[in-house]
Amino acid sequence: MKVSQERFLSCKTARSGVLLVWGLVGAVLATEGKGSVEIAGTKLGRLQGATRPHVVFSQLGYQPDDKKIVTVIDNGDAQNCELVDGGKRVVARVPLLQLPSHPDYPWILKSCDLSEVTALGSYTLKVGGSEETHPFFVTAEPWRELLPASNKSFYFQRASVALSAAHAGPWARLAGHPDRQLRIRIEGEQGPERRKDVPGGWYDAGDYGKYMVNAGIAVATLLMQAERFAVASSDDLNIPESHNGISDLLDEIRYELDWILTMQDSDGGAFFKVGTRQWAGFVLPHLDTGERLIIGKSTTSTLNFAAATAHASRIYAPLDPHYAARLKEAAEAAWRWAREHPYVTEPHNDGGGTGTYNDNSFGDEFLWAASQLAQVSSSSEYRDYINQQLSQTSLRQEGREALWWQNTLSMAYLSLVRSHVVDGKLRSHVENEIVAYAARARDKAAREPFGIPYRENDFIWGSNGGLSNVGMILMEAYRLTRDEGFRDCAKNIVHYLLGHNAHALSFVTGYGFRSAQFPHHRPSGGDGVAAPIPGFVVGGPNYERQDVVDGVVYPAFRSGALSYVDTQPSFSSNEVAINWSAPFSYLLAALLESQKS
Ligand SMILES: [Ca+2]
Ligand SMILES: [Ca+2]
Repeated sequence: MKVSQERFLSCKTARSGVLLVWGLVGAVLATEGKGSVEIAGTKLGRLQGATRPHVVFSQLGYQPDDKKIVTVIDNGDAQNCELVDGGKRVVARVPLLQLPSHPDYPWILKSCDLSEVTALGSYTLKVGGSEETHPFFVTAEPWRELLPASNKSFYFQRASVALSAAHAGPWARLAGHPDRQLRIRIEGEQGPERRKDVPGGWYDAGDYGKYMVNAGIAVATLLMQAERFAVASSDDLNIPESHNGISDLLDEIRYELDWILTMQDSDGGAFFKVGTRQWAGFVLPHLDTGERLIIGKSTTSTLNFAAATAHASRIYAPLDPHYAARLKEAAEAAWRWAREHPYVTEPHNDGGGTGTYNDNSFGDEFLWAASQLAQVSSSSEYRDYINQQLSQTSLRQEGREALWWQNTLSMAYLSLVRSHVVDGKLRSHVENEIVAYAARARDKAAREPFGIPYRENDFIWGSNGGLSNVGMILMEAYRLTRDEGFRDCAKNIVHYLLGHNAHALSFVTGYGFRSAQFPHHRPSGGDGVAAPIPGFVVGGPNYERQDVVDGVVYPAFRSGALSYVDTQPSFSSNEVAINWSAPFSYLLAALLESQKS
């Protein structure tokens, strides 16, 4: 997510040929009437038939002890929901509860609680006179394949290398964007032209830019997953480094870290981004040959660099002490630069082909970087900074977005809560803040029909990533308190993302019987393969609908929860991004790990 007026304008470029078709998909979904409506057609045919009344639930299923709330949308006067087993026998008949009217939804919503259905199996549901639904699974491992797929999505974002058919299947592609000897452009910098090699790393999102602020938070989130959850230690993701005896997640993170290290200037500061002068069309990387530049150097990019490299130096120390030492040295140099340049904002000279990632508040980044540096350095500077600053901050004062590239305060808390850096009153402060934030989210979610802590204008750009970040905090509160309400709420977020939502859609590409098909993702759009690259969580509902200026058609009823449409041009609601996939896979891993305890 990169709030950028330039970006809005950029998306007016060359996609006119398909825009009408995409718009029609949105229109059909928006105006679909009652009864069983099969959506047919060429591009449209890839959508499974969406029927109304919609009976919505997680398309990947529920574990036996999960709360299993099914929501029925716009079903007239049906009173019951029937659970039908594989032998077509009705094994349960549960009354529907009509929910109060809600500003996000123009329909009558009813819910039924199938939590008492604990026998493993593949069922269907029947409401009123409706046809039976797609399968409703009760299964021991609903996300067994999803966690590795989410972690593998980062492999599909690799820049500068070819993806082989052996690892990428039908989504194999040629190498592009070598990113060698790129010109460095920094506002106000005098002197001779400078050039630098910055190959590798991950594409940030649906575009081909590489951005330090998002790289830092995504890497840190993945590092937390790798260090905390054994379920994420697979060496079998089918990436080039599989079966080398090292977790593929750590191998994949290192692909990004190696690029991150190239982004440090000789003075310790970290460059802000790598990108083109103009947004690329929906083509594969090797066909995007416009000049790429290294742009800017800010306090935020440098502190993201410091936090991620300090964190990584701790995690990679047992595997590669030399690499860990290099990371630590780089992190400390970045911290020094940031202390000497504490108010340098994002670059304003990007020329229009990259996102802005604007941020004028730096205390959160300083605290986050210090919280990781304090864990690897013997210097007292980082602890002193934390001791002076941390108690003056509160997650409870933070807005709906607890954790994202512009506000990394939660990363400091999530880093410190499992460290030895804080003790006594400060430790209590960290724990209390996390639990209080989670309690507020849990209580809010309990009042929402789909069990998530968002409503109305809480749904901003990347809401699916935001919800996943809230899920991370919920799971940390669960670890601290063992209050099942926190874990239930975190699970409800996953169920929402996998189909228990007003769009009757799994927001994860390739997973679910009706999943997002047309992500705003250049490789998926340019590869000629019908199915999108799997394992990506798309941005999700965003009430601001910034892309209507491009002709994107949304549901006619304007509300936060309904501001989503599965069309390629919808950068506001249907893009993918590394900082959304990272918390989503963390959340899955945290939930899977919690089952074992
Ligand atoms: Ca490996
Ligand atoms: Ca900030």
